[in-house]
Amino acid sequence: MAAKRATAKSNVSGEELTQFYRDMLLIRRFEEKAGQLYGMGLIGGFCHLYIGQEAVVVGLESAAEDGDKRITSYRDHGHMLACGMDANGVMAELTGRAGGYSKGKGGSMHMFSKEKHFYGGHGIVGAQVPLGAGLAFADKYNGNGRVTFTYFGDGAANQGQVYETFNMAALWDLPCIFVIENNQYAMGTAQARSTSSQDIYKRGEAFGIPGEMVDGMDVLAVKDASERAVKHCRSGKGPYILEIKTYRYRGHSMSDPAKYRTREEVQKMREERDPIEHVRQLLLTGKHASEDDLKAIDKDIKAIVNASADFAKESPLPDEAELWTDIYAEAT
Ligand SMILES: Cc1ncc(C[n+]2csc(CCOP(=O)(O)OP(=O)(O)O)c2C)c(N)n1
Ligand SMILES: [Mg+2]
Repeated sequence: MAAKRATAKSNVSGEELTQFYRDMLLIRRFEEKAGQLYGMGLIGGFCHLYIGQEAVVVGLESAAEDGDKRITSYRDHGHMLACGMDANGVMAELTGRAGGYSKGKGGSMHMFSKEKHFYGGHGIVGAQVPLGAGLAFADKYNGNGRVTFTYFGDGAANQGQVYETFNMAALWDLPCIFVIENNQYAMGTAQARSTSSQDIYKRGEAFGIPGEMVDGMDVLAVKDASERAVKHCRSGKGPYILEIKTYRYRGHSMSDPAKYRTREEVQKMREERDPIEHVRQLLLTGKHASEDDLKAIDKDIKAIVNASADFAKESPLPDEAELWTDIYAEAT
């Protein structure tokens, strides 16, 4: 298919738009399946789904190059899939099986991939922010031109360690993109009840870090902003903040009764701002894909997700001897 412009505002080809659709749909269907397996008792402990936020990580990843790094919180399944980690390994880890990325010993919040430069998966709110700056420090020190995507939430943005990190990242011009995934809630607390200034992207001003607010339900807006942020960081100008306004459709975790917001609020977002439906419409109206093309993609994605659930169920539980492995880092 020849490269075509999908919208006036973003220079994106039909192929890229189709890829966005696939990548976002994979995350959505994977998370729906994880929710089902949780309900069946096959996933235990905490499980935080990313449904509704898919355009954030998919847009960001479209600006990443080989060797760039990413680190995030416990709401991490989408980030893993978007950077190319294998759905089988992620689902097997969710179910605590030996075939999982952490051999079944980490679960939903603790997976890593050296190959894909994915540095977790962190359950302590905000903990990954200084770690992300550390990764960026290593890249600057090694002069390898890489950037680090450091994701955190609107709730985490109120932590002190974030501002210590901003200070050092700005002082040392670290190639770190701070991605604030503002899904408007921190557990059951709405942003307006927890956050004194609503414009989190401005919080870098005191440190001289540029920031912008981005519509996180529009993957093309995220892609554009990500390209600007990456360009800034790669050219040696130091860190950049992207506050991405998004929304999670499900509860904070699988055990959240979600009494702090109305069903109507969620329904309105789903109906009016769904990021996957948005791309679906762009593909159809721009004649980049037909209904049948999209059905074929849906079928493909379902097959990948079902295969990951089968792989997870068939994978054995970890051997008891695994309790004594992976405790200390190997000397390099
Ligand atoms: C240091 C610390 N404090 C509290 C918690 C409990 N906790 C887990 S998630 C969360 C809310 C974080 O919200 P946000 O940063 O907006 O991320 P989101 O869950 O919305 O993606 C809290 C308070 C924790 N895990 N770690
Ligand atoms: Mg939040």
